[in-house]
Amino acid sequence: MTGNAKQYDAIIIGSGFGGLYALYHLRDKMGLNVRAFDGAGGVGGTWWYNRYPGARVDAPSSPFYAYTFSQELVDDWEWKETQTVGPDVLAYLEHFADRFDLLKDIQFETWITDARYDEAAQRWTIETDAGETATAQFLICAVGALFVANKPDYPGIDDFAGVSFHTGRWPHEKVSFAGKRVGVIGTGSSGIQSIPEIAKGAAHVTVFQRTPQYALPARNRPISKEELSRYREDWDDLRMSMRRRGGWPFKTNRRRASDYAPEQRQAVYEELWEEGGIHLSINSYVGVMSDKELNDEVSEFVRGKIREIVRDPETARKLMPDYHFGTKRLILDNGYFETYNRDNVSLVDLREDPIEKFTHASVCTKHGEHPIDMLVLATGFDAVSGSMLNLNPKGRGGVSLKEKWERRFDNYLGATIAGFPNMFMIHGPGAPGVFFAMPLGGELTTAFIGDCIKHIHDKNLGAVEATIDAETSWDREINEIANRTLYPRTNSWYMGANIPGKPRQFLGHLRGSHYFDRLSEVAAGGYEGFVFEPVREEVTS
Ligand code: N01
Repeated sequence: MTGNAKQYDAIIIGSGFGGLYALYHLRDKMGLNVRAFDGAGGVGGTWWYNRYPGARVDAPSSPFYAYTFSQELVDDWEWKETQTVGPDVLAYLEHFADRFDLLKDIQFETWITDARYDEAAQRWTIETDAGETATAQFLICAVGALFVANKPDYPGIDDFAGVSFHTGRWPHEKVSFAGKRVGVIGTGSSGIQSIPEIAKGAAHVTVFQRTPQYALPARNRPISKEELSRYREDWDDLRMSMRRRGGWPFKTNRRRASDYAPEQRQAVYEELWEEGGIHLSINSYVGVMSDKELNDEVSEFVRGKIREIVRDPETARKLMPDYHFGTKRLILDNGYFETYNRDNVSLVDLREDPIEKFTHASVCTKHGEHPIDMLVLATGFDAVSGSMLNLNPKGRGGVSLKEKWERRFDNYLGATIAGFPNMFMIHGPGAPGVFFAMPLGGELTTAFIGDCIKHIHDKNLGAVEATIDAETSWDREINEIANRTLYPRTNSWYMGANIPGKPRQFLGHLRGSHYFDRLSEVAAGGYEGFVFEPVREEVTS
């Protein structure tokens, strides 16, 4: 089977932020023979697929939603806005791939149809949809935390005869909404970013909302040349700050709410609302995400803002979020609530008026029929675990990941899985993922993977694998951190709650800086929680 197979030291699946950096690091910094595969037609991952109107960086500021490791790269890229548009992020990733000559080692438009560990050879074998086979000692899964589109299965949805798009699979051609009645289902980040843009062009937009959201004004603004120069000059310090401060180089306020009078706290919320971005969540008072009373106060403050912005009181009522502020992904918006003041936008609250079925030309809810020409599904993803399960690697004894993860997404350090030797994940369940700056998170995770591979090579070992005990204690550690907060109380994709039947489990690590300290400690301490196998006789002979 491996006779004609191409052989590599490492195979990387995915060429988004994580996969591209892994290719650079393993190939150029470590000198390994590496091949990357991607089903897409080009680099970019998330940014290759999510081309819906209004897609923007929703992180604090574009220069920090970028690779940090290379001063040259920082110096030669001109970020134009704090919340840069999707095509600019894609252009940045294309530039990165070009500058470091990565394209020659990436095979695009190639889906991996099988990935299987060969215990005797201590290697992974992959098969592609083109019928090719390749083997490698290490398999690096950079398959994206938000890749597998969640498509609702309403009765008749496939009978809808108009044009229909999922935001996470947006076409490359420009989509015109002119003269169209557009139905949008979903009001997460993708819906809230796209609805104002769609409304500017469409004849009418009907938003079908299941859960009202807290969204904070992004206050997107141009980045001046002087500001960029400052970042470039201080880059080493900024990078260290990002690493230490949960991914972003900002000092967070450590004041305690109980030391301030209610009017003083309101004044602070006002100031931070005006500042925009995530400041209201990270910079008000300690404990917003863990102290219910404080969280209630901030939640009510944002509800008050929505009431102020939205003119029609009935629409404003439907837009009132009632879960704990911040426990779903915080959304940075560009005129979302204001959009409901337009004459061509209406809101259907699915909690009061659920969708019953689709016809070829309309959405039928309990209380009415809504004719549409176009349907936009902003319904999110089978997040974090979904893309690994989509790949469904087969580990020791041929056991598939689907079998292993039937009830729980067990893993160690968010990067490895017992029963799957020599396989690593970037941004897997149990890693900080979206709770940290993802590009930097990818760099730091790859450094850990690279060090582990080096350890194996230096010691002439054959394979590394997490232990079941390590997975159990890791699971406990992640949950202890999450359970100190309000996050697990909300039905969100963080909890797997957006996908019917998906096991409920907190899918991230909330303390990113601490997490990367842990990775360093594990490596420095000789890889506690892992077992190493010597090179097998049949491999060396
Ligand atoms: O997906 P979501 P998203 N019927 O899961 C609703 C990142 N991101 O694509 O809340 C009706 O957040 C669902 O309702 P509910 C970011 O991390 C980054 O918007 O589950 N509605 C919700 O309103 C983000 O968190 C950027 O009750 C249904 C919406 O669809 C993540 O991607 C931009 C439904 C889905 O919201 C995912 O965001 C965009 C159904 N059957 C996204 N099923 C950046 O700018 C689901 N919904 C970097």
